Amino acid sequence: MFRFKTIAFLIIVVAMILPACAPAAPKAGLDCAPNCEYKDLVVGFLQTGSEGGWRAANTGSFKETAEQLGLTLKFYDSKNDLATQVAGFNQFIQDDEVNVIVLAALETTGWEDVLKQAKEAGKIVVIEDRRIDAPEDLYATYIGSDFALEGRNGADEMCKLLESMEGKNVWELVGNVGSSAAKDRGQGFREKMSACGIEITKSQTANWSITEGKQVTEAWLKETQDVQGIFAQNDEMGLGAIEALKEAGLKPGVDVKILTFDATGGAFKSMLAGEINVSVECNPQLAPQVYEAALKAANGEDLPAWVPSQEGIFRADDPNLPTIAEGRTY
Ligand code: GYE
Repeated sequence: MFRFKTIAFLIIVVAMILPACAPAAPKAGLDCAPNCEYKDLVVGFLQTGSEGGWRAANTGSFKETAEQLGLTLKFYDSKNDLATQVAGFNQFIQDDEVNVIVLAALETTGWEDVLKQAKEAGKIVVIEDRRIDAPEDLYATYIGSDFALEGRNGADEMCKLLESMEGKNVWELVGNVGSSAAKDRGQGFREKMSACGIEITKSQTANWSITEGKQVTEAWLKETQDVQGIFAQNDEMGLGAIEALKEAGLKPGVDVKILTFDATGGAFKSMLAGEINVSVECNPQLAPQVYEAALKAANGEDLPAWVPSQEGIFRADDPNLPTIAEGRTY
């Protein structure tokens, strides 16, 4: 009996001591929590590069909003190179001043290791613009668009545009391979295209650029002119395709329907000229939401895994388009 009591007593003592020995769970937030302010944030921002109008608006949003809020921004241009972007991430992990890392990921994969190191180093990580394939507990939140939904909406719009046309052959100009924007827009479009018999008869990356959009379309037009629609995953590639179509004697927006994504100023100008038929919006002005989320995380507050952007669809045949265009800020 005495022996049983001793063992029971020992178990109780151990159970009481153990929690005190276990390594403390990483404290949610920064040292200034729960009273962190924007002035306490030093944000290392890993931008993809400077590949077009949407990206310029996104970068502008981060630089201007940082100034307005009084936080310190360290801007890193990854020059659209994944290895450069990963090196920048490591640089910010080593930088003792940086307490928040914001990532616009060039590709969905390859981030788990650096995310784990950032977490161990007590850095808050916010993913913006493009989602990544990594466990959600390795970053505070993702703020960006539902690209698959954009793709599905795009297919619905292309179906309407091709209603009066016999053929349903569509050529796809893809963004940079491996990015969530390119993957998900393509997948979303394919989910809905068969509803009206659309076939993607050609598909190739043009890396979000006007020049490559033109070159790829020119090469295709040398092979055949049997195309009724262009599915350009951003405005710039669509504008490039338009130049190629015109040089081939085809009327963009009439002979060949043009669908793009982003709805930047360049797309509005082209829609008002009746060349782009539809542009599915993708909002680049994400900085206010990203910095707000970073501050909440700094103060140890819980955040949703994803904050999807609110976006619209713009059509050249909309009588209000001129007025809408006047009100655009990017
Ligand atoms: O569509 C394109 C840019 O990630 C949503 O990247 C962004 C895309 C956008 O280069 O224009």
